[in-house]
This record gives sequence, C-alpha cells and structure tokens, in this order.
Amino acid sequence: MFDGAELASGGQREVKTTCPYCGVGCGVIARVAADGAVSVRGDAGHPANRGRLCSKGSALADTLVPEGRLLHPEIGGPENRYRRVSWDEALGEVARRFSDTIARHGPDSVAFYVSGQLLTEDYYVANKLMKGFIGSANIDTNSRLCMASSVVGHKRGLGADAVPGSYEDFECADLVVLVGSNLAWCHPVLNQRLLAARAERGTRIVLVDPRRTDCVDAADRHLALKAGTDAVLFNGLLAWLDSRGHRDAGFTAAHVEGVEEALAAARADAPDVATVARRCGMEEAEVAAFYAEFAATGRVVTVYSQGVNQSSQGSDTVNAILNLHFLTGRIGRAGCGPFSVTGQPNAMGGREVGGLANQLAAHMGFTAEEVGRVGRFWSAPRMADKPGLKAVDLFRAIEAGTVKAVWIMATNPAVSMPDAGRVRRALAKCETVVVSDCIRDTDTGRFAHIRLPAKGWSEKDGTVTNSDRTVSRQRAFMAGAGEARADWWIMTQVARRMGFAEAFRYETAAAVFREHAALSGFENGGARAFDIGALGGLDDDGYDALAPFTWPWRTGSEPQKRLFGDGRFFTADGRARMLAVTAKPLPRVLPDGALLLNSGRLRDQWHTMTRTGLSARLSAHAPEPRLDINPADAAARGLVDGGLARIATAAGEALARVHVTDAQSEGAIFLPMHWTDRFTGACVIGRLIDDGAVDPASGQPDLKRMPATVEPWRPDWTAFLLARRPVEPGHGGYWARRAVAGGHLVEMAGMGAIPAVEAWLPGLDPAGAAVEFHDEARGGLRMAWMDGDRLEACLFVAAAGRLPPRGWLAGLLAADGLDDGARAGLLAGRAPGVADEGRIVCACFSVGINRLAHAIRDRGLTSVAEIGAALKAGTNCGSCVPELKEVLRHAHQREVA
Ligand SMILES: Nc1nc2c(c(=O)[nH]1)N[C@H]1C(S)=C(S)[C@@H](COP(=O)(O)OP(=O)(O)OC[C@H]3O[C@@H](n4cnc5c(=O)[nH]c(N)nc54)[C@H](O)[C@@H]3O)O[C@H]1N2
Ligand SMILES: Nc1nc2c(c(=O)[nH]1)N[C@H]1C(S)=C(S)[C@@H](COP(=O)(O)OP(=O)(O)OC[C@H]3O[C@@H](n4cnc5c(=O)[nH]c(N)nc54)[C@H](O)[C@@H]3O)O[C@H]1N2
Ligand code: SF4
Ligand SMILES: [Mo]
Repeated sequence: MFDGAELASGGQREVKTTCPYCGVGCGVIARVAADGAVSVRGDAGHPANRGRLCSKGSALADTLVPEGRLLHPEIGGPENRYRRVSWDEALGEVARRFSDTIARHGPDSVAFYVSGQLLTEDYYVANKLMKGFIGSANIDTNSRLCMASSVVGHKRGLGADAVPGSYEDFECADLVVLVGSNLAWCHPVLNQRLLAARAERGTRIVLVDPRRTDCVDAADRHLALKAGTDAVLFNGLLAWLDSRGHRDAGFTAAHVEGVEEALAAARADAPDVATVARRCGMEEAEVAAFYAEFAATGRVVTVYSQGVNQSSQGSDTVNAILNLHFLTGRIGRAGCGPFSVTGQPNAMGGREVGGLANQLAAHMGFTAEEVGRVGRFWSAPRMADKPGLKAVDLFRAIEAGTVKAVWIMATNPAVSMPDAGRVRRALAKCETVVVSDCIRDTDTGRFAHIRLPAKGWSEKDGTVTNSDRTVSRQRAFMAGAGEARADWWIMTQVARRMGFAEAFRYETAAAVFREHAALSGFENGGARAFDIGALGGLDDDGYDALAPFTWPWRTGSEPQKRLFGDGRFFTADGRARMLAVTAKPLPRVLPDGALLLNSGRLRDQWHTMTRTGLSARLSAHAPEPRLDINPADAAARGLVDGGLARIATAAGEALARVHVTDAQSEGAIFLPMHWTDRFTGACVIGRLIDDGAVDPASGQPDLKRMPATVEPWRPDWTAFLLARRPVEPGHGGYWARRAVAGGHLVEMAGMGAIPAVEAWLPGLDPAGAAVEFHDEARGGLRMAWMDGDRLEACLFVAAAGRLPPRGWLAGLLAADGLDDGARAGLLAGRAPGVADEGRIVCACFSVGINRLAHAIRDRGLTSVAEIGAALKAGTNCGSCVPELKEVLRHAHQREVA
C-alpha cells in the first residue's frame, strides 16, 4: 500500500498530498526546498488528475503565506477587540459556555455549523460529539448550500448517497451532458480529461446552462434554457424516450420501480417537444436534436452541479436526471450514469460521516435501529434521536434565540448563506459564537466571542473524498502557523473538558480514521453503500502511506470503482426507484423590469477569497466584483462596460463593475459569490438573496434565481491606492481590493466631494507623503509614501475616468527600491516606453490582454497554439484557452471591421 508518500533528497523533501480546493481532488506533490521554499506540481500517480493541475492548484504555493493568519486563540467581543489567550483558557471557555447553555436550555440550544472543507477526521469528531454526546443533531454544514439536493436525489433513486461511476466514465462516454455545471472553471482538471478524451475519440458535449460559459468552447450544443426549467427539459426527454421505444425494458423490469408513475408525471408535464421548447424558452429544433442525440448514444454521462442543486426543486431535478438513466439502463456500465460533481474537497467525506443535520453517521439515518447501532458503537450516553436544524432554519433559530451557542468551523456563513444580512444579525445577538478558522479577520470571524486558530492545508493530516468516491490523504509538510491546531484536536480537547474524555481519547488523525472506518463496516453486511471496514485496523504507518482508493472497500474484498453493475441498488428490495417529478415555476415572482440574478464562481477565485485572494496571480483574472449583463439589458438601463452599477433586490443591494457580454442571456444577470466585506465595499451576494426559496426535501436554498433591479452608479470621483498593507477604505462609496505582487491594489469611487484622505484611508498619514499634485478645484490628487527607497503606498484620485493604468505602478510595490526612472515616473503614473499588461488572461504566466492584443496584431498570430509559442499563454493549465480564443475572435473581428 505504501506509495512513496514522502521522499527526501539533497536537503529537500517531497510530500504527496491532495489539493484543498474543488471536489476533483487532484493529487499534488509538494516540494519543500532546503531553505523552506515550497513548490507544487501535479501527482502523475494520482487517479484523479494523473499529473494535471488547474490555475488554482498551480498557485497553491502562493497562498502559503503568513499574511492574515490567526496565530493564537483569542477571546473578545464584536467591536473587533480581542485579546490573546492560551489554548487552555480558550478550550475551557468553549467547553464551559457550551456545557452551561446545555445545562440551562437543553442540548438543542447549541449547534455546530461545519464545512465540506474539514477533513473527514475533523468532521467525524464534530458529528460524534454533537450527535452522540451532546445529544442533539444540530450540526449542519455548508454542504447544505452545495450538495444536499443530490444527497436526497441519490437516496430516493439509488437507495444510498453514492455517485455510481468514476472519472474514467467521462473518458469512455460518447455523450457528456453538462447540466448547470461550469466544469471548465469549477472542475477544470476533470474538464481537461474530458477534452483530452474528446480529442481522442470525439466525445460529444452538450451544455445545459442559461449562460454561455467557457464550457461552450468545446460543446457541440448549448441549450440556453430559461433558468429553473431543467425539470421540464428532462421530463420531456423521459416521455419522448419512452414514446419512441428507447426504454430498456429488460433493465427496468428486472431492476426499476416506479416507471409508469414517473412516465405519467413526465407526460403530463411535457407531452411533446413543442411544450418543452415553449416552457424552456428554446427552439423546437434544438430540443428535438438534443433528444435524438441522447436516444442515439449508448454511453451517456449526465454531469450536474449547482445549476441543478441550488434550486427550490433541486432534489426533484436530480431525480428527473436519474430517471433518464434508469429508463434506458444507462447506469452501472462503462461511460454511463448520472454524475454529481461535488464542489468542496471533502463534500463527500462530510456525507460519509453524517455531517448533515438529517443524517447520523456512516450513511445511517434516524431510525430506531440505526440510532441504537451507532449509540452502541460509540457507547454514547445521549444519542440524538431525531434530525436537527438545517442551515437556513439553524440561523433563523439563532436569530430567534432558541439556539444560543454556535461553533462555526471552516466556513464563512456571513458571506455564503442566503440572506447573509439576517445571518449577521443573528450572530450579532447570539450569546456564544465560536469560530475556528485559519484566517483571523473574516466577515464571520468578526462576530466571534472566541476565535480558534486552525491549521490549514499544508499543515494538517487527514483524508478527503472526491466526487468519484476516491479517498486520498492530505499530508502535512509544514509546521502549523503560530499556535494553530488541527480541527479534530481542538474538538477532542473541548469534548474532554465537557466530560467526555473516555470517548475522545484520540491522539492522532489516524486513530480517528480507524474508528470511522470501523463504524462504516459495523453491522453493515453489504446493506450500506459506504463501507471502508477493510481499513478499520489500519496502523499509523499504513495510514501515513495510504494510497488513494475508492469506496466501498469492504473487509475481505477490493475497493470498488463502479457501482450497480449487477443492477442491485441499496433500497430495501434492491430495485432502483424512478420518481414522479412535476416541474414547478420559479419560486420568486419576477416584477416587471426586474432581471433574474444568477450567482456562482469565477475561474481563479475560491469562495470567500480567504486563500485565493492572497495570490496576486489568481486575483488578476477578475480584479473586481463583476456584474455580467447582456448588451440589450445594459443599453436599456444606460449601463456601460467598465462603469459601475447598483444592484438591488428585496433583500439587499450591491455595487459592482459592469461587464457587458452576450454570454449572458437577456433578462438575467450574473454576479460572482466571492467578494466579502474584507475585499470590497458592498458586494456580498448572500445579502442580495433571500432565504425564503428552499427545496422542501433537501433544505437547499435557491441561490441562483433572485429578482433584481440594476441601475448605473455614476461616481463623482474615482481613485486607486497601491499599498503594502491591506487597507480597507472607510469612505462608504465603492472600493475593491486585490492582491498584487508585494501588496494590494484598491480601486475606489465615490459620490460628492472627495473626503479628506485621513478620514477614509486608515493608517495613511497625508503629512508623511510626497504630494506632487493637488488640484483643489477639480479634486485631483496624487500622493506617494516611501520607506527609504521602497515604495510604501501611492494614491491617485481624479474626477471620473482620468487615472493612469495600474499595471506598471503595481509592479513597483514588489521592487526593493525605486530607481531614478521609476521615481520620475511614479507620480505621472507611467514610465516612458513601458507598455501596460492590462487585465491578466493567463494566470500561470501573467499574460495580459494588452500584450495579447499587440502580439496578435504585430506578429499576426492566428491560433491558440501560435499564442502559446509566442507568449507561453495557455500552455500550462490550459484554463484560459477558451478566453484566448475569444480574444483572437475579437481581434480578427476588429480587423475585418
Ligand atoms: N474556481 C472555482 N472552482 C470551484 C469553486 C470555486 O469557488 N471557484 N467552488 C467549488 C464548489 S464548493 C462548488 S459547489 C462547485 C460548483 O460548480 P458549478 O456548479 O459548476 O458552479 P456555479 O458557478 O455555482 O454554477 C454552475 C452553473 O449553473 C448555471 N445555472 C444557473 N441557473 C441554472 C438553471 O436554472 N439551470 C441550469 N441548467 N443551469 C443554471 C450557472 O449559470 C452556472 O454557470 O465548484 C467548485 N469549484
Ligand atoms: N450566492 C451564492 N452563495 C453561495 C453559493 C453560490 O453559488 N452563490 N455557493 C454555495 C456553496 S456550493 C458553497 S460550498 C459555499 C461555500 O462558502 P464558504 O464555506 O462560506 O466559503 P469558504 O471561503 O470556502 O469558507 C471556508 C473558510 O474556512 C477557512 N478554512 C480553510 N481551511 C480550514 C481548515 O482546515 N480549518 C478551519 N477551521 N478553517 C479552514 C477559510 O479560511 C474560510 O474562512 O457557498 C455557498 N454560497
Ligand atoms: S481541478 Fe480542483 S482539485 Fe484539481 S487542481 Fe484545480 S482546484 Fe485543485
Ligand atoms: Mo459548494
């Protein structure tokens, strides 16, 4: 089993670990040089990526910086005043507050809100403490916002929450349907594998997404359906397939229940192609061609993600997809199956330990038999015997005061929850808020009474499970920052102080893993899909050397890559279930003139930017919070590309930079979910989305379909600041900060008169600055602060739209000192003869839009390959290739014009 987890030579070490971002779960080799410098590369031996990495994985080393880390436990209060305390004091305080609250108000008055970014071992301890020892099931996870609908769909259809296939099925499919999945940006390495297979064997790709994402570049067909109409499209396909004789009668008769009921519902909903086309807002011919292609192709993988899950009928849509694969027997065979691509690195691990409030542990639920079984295994004094509060209800209960103490780990709900304004109000009045994070100052951390420093990626040991059930080790290769500790350790210590020492004796992550593995096999006998009982006796060395494997791995047998090949499912009678699905209208009324706000991810940022936001390379691709809007919608509202817009909904409002693009269909806008109050003045998307539209079966909120209005926001002045420190301006207008080499760039704009500098740039004293130019009448201002020869900060303020380009100036922060030329050019904002890179397209080699445009024009480049040869752009991770094509297309269109 040993796979050379750690190799050392010539003073440098190499450690095999797993990327901490998306659910593809790529293997990474971290090399630590003799001087401590870290570099990462893809692990050619890992089954998920076979050596590949995307832009985020490639830039992992950039994020291993001390900046912003929470280094020791802190106790304090809201006003952001905290004092450093010892671990002993902090752990004692958490245990005391939780024990007191439970003693006074019962176990359901406390809660944990955890995350798919915890490792399985962390997650296991959290779940055991809450459900077996505190005696409440009030532990829910951000997976509620992410995969809960898939969990419900899987359980209803397959009898277990198990993704049937493996990544290899992407490579041997003939048709891959991407539904509500921006695979090119969100699961880039899986996308690379798909594109490689396509190049080899001509795999056809159909994209089902209201937006034209970068996936379109490789797609044969793009179905830009109206948001929220997926169930109609798939119900229509189900009825169509059956009426044209594409039912696999042998398979359905032997292995599937509910066929006729599902068909009847589908026929009622979507009797013909014309109805589907009308309801989905598409051409009949498009619908018919897609249906025919699905019918004609034996090997189909349907990949789906948040366009499906994050919906008030997400679970039903998942079942509408499963129904297609059951009816046609396209499951359990190579190149076939429904495929839920998971978001977070350990979304699956969380489901395995039972991190959701309505699960127990090891894929068990709350039947008396299961509660009894887990209780016996844990020797638990106080088993929870009913489901706890799901995320939205949990934060509402905190607001209502029924939940009085909450411990938040590895997630940032003040940003990522719907109605983030309500979440903030709830946290502000909660008696006890404990936050475990690697980063000190997060939007959620500001509400903490106790902050606990967690070890992060590179520092902690454990396991994660990716989208295709592959369990991989994350291995530590650096010491923890400051006094940071592993999450499982922190919880174990609190559990001991709450009086549960006996059951929480773990001293290593390996010990936790062994127990988790043993529980999965406990009284299982093949009844539960999740079983890694074979590893229940793994010793510490075996754990250290554990190579990636897929579950189930039952005692006495081999790990299993593909499930359901024998047509046996995990329902009581072993038969799959087709579910009768009826498509529902959008959950929220769209008033006249309103647009539908869709939200999601950008290529190079990860969620609330606490880590990717530290990387200058990753922050260059989308420098500011960006509103994507169709040209017609923009024109109708007087919005211009590059201007600013105010977006308002019934729940809140935001300011963002306008990006006019025909990738966005009319009537809908898109905003990225990434920006927080730490990075911008007013663009937390969670504040714009109410929490009222929730899937009744899964509790997953609809985060993609919120009515919004948009109008231009025309500032009286604009400005930017370059500074070594991460300044947060206090002027109340627009600002957005991003990392650049050696510091930060803050774009700003405001209404009215320009406020006095000291009032809105905390920590920058105008008296200490060299002022070149101060135009009282028009408000122009340019200042620079020096530290010896080094540039400390510089500020440029102007009446709208008259500021120098940022590229050359931003480069000065990284310099040890400024030479005469740089000094002379500084306050002019440009050095003679130096071209500005412009917005960065290729993150790996920092190639900007201006350099690309010049090279295309001056050197007559006509293809991505020629760009690669000339500038290297696009030759590493390939994530920017679709955008390079777009740049080429535009450049040549301009030439023709
Ligand atoms: N770069 C990057 N990658 C990530 C992450 C990240 O933060 N950054 N996060 C990870 C996580 S946790 C997750 S969950 C995944 C999410 O991965 P994805 O689900 O691929 O990402 P999203 O951008 O949330 O949404 C996917 C698409 O759903 C579409 N959509 C919206 N409404 C509808 C609809 O009604 N029908 C259909 N068919 N489509 C619709 C959106 O237009 C969008 O393009 O990404 C993971 N990977
Ligand atoms: N509008 C809108 N909202 C969304 C979505 C959307 O598409 N649109 N998507 C939803 C989805 S799918 C998801 S998954 C969520 C994600 O949303 P969140 O989970 O809130 O986002 P992250 O920024 O990943 O938060 C992880 C936090 O954990 C910290 N951290 C990292 N590693 C560790 C560790 O080992 N231990 C501890 N204790 N802390 C650690 C990080 O610094 C960070 O603060 O957002 C959801 N919200
Ligand atoms: S595809 Fe996902 S797991 Fe792989 S390197 Fe990129 S972010 Fe990491
Ligand atoms: Mo997610």
